[in-house]
Amino acid sequence: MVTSRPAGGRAAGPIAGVAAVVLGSGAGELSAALLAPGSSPFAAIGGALIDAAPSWAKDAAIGLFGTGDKAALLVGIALVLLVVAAAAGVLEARRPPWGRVVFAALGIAGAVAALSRADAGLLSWLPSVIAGGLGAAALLVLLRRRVAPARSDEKASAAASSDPRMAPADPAALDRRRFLVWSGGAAVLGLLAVAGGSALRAGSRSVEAVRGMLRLPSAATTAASVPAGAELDLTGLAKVVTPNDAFYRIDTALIVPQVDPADWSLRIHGMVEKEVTLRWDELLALPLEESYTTLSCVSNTVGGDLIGNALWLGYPIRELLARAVPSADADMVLSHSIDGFTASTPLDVLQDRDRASILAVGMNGEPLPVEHGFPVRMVVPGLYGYVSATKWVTELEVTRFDKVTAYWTTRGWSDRGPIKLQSRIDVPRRNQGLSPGDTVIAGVAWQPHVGVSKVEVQIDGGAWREATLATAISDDTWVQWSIPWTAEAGDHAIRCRATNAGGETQTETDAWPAPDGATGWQQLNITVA
Ligand SMILES: Nc1nc2c(c(=O)[nH]1)N[C@H]1C(S)=C(S)[C@@H](COP(=O)(O)O)O[C@H]1N2
Ligand SMILES: [Mo]
Repeated sequence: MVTSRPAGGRAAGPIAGVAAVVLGSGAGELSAALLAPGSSPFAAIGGALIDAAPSWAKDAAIGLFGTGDKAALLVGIALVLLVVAAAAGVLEARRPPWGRVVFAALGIAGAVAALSRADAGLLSWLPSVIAGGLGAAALLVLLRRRVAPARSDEKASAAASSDPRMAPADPAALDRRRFLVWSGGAAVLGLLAVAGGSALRAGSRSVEAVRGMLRLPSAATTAASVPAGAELDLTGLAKVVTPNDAFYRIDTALIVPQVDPADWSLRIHGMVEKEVTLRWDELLALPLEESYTTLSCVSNTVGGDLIGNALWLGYPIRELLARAVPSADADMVLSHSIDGFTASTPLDVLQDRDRASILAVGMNGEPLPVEHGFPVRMVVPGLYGYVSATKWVTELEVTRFDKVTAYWTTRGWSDRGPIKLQSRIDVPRRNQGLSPGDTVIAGVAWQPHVGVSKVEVQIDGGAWREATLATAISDDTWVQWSIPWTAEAGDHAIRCRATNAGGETQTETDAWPAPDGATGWQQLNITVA
């Protein structure tokens, strides 16, 4: 009798595919951690997807996952990869070598993606090639294990059926077991390699270590201290100065760029009389200035939390531009990040004497956190981040709006991005469970570099009542507001709207974030019981 049943049955193909992809991915991540952190196959493919994504997809991702958009993307890539690998396993079981061809193609796709990154190195392609190659080899080896060799050993099977202790002697069962052990082993090895890779990466966070040792010089020009009465200190209300660990983070960098200040320099070039290069120690030797500025993301929806306010320490960009002497017909500065991101900022905004547009090195009394642009980023009061707040900045290219477009403007967002007048209700919280009686409604309002003069609140469609504004730190920051309310049992709709320093009231017209920022009045629906 010939027992040549596939050892894993119908499941052998998908099992082998999944085991092979886990092993291959592990090898890819581990070799990337050893060779070049940015070259991880996952990060390369994720980065390419982020860059290729249309702006509605960016909006949808931020809308669905908020600042967890990157984790969601990685989980999505992993799921798609598992499905493709399982299918490749089936293909390999039926029509070799096509499953291996799929693995090779995945490896090549990763290598191309890795090489196309702005910060790609000479060996960036290698981890993906290792991943694809090892995956294909594992697939071949595992599926060879699957088929029991032809036997005619009737005695063994007879013995097996009469003596349960001899059961594993059934050759098909033995091969099935061996196949599963090999597949499981491959997957476990792969997972260990992933863990090893991330441990290596964490251990070699030398830039984090450099940052930890760093002492920034004190400011030559300090900001006036936060006025008494700027912080209402209400539970649930955003702090007027956002702690660094609570500050929103939005960027296209799947792996946070690791820039050692010792290697950092800024080059100012393009339409200038003379190129200027500035090194880290030269920047720190300049008279640094402190300023409170509120940053906001253009993707922030009405009532959203992609906004924060910090005390920044840095040097005015206008002074550096003055050294380079921009030509008279330039009207834009394209700032470049080390990872290829770019932002287009109007030249006159950066040259404005009355605006603290700075190359920032400090945030709330510390060096910039690595994910907020360490060692140097731009901060420009009054403009959305995507046209001004370049993190890990390495180049200022003086140019013209009609000559080049920046990262997001190429993807359909407006080329000018002044922050729109907005207000938000923080208290009460939507689901906090409010009982009838005296309470308070509170929130924040902003239009950086313009300032807010009034906030009004409307309950259940009644008359607009003026809230009390806290003291603003400056026109470049948001301001807290509050208003007392006697809550009665039942369902309520609370709305708010701000008026800016120029007397203009926030528009009621709803608009999406794309292409130049959301508008409309926030409405909070709550039940008092
Ligand atoms: N290098 C780089 N800088 C960047 C971005 C980016 O994707 N890459 N995103 C910009 C956008 S859209 C915003 S809203 C701000 C957010 O800054 P934060 O993460 O420090 O809050 O950074 C800006 N600077
Ligand atoms: Mo943004």
